[in-house]
Amino acid sequence: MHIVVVDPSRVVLKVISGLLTPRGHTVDTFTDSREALDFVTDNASVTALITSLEVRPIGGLELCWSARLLADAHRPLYIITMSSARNARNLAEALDSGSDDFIDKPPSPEELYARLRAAERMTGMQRELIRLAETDSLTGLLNRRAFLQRAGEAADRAGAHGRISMILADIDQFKSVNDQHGHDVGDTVIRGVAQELLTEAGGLAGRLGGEEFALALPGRTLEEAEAAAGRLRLRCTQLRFKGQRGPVQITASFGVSTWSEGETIGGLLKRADIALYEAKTTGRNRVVS
Ligand code: GH3
Ligand code: MG
Ligand code: MG
Ligand code: MG
Repeated sequence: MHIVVVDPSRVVLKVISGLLTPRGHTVDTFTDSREALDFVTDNASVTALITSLEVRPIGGLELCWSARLLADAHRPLYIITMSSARNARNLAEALDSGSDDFIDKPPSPEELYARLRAAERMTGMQRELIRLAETDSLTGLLNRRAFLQRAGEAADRAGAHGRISMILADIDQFKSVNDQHGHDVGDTVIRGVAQELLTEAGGLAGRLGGEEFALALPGRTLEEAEAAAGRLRLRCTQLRFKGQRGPVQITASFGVSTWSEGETIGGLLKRADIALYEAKTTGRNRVVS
């Protein structure tokens, strides 16, 4: 695990890190709790935080809270508080502040290792649940909910500095692929198109439903997104699938939009959808923005 340890005493930090490092953990130690919080915020690889209650300038309980808040739905973080004064009140306050576990300071090696094994079980399970909850099982792309959430966050960041563009893609006359070649071949086609999107992405790729996909492209202008959609359109026409009655070829239509000041992710998606509708009604196999 990547573990951050916070304690005012360098000696305590050295002891704990001496216990953990030989066990294969990556350990970063801090005497300053604000620096520790910044580090945990910036490093998503950190999966455990061990902190004393007696730390500064942010107190141990507040550090727990702040770390718990940033370890939101897609960030498992196991928090263990340590105190040399173990009493019911300290323990209850630590747990109520978002700590997952409590340990004496200094911890006995056996106890520390056992608690970290529990942490590994818990964060491993959370990671797997998050992955399952966010992934479209047919294609491996983000599912609709996760895509909208992640793209929304990306749009919020874009709001601060720059731009984000959106591509919506929908396979043309897909119903006839299913009708002529069966649902399994249809699924293979969906997976093939998803793979192309992943190759192009450099951003966030999601399956919004059926045979409809979305790409959110942070940092890309409308022209760049149009060019990306153009490449995808071409590659879709070049895909070949083995169907029940010979090879299957497909085309897809694309709607492109770019974020403008004050717009929500919903607004961005809506404009891409309108463009996609126009691509459908003006002949399909085209990019409209
Ligand atoms: P258009 O060019 O207007 O998009 O026509 P279309 O036939 O692609 O559009 P429509 O939305 O009418 O049909 C989409 C079809 O996709 C209907 C549905 O049976 C099929 N579909 C939805 N989800 C899946 C899936 O997971 N696998 C397969 N094989 N087919 C699916
Ligand atoms: Mg349709
Ligand atoms: Mg379609
Ligand atoms: Mg559709």
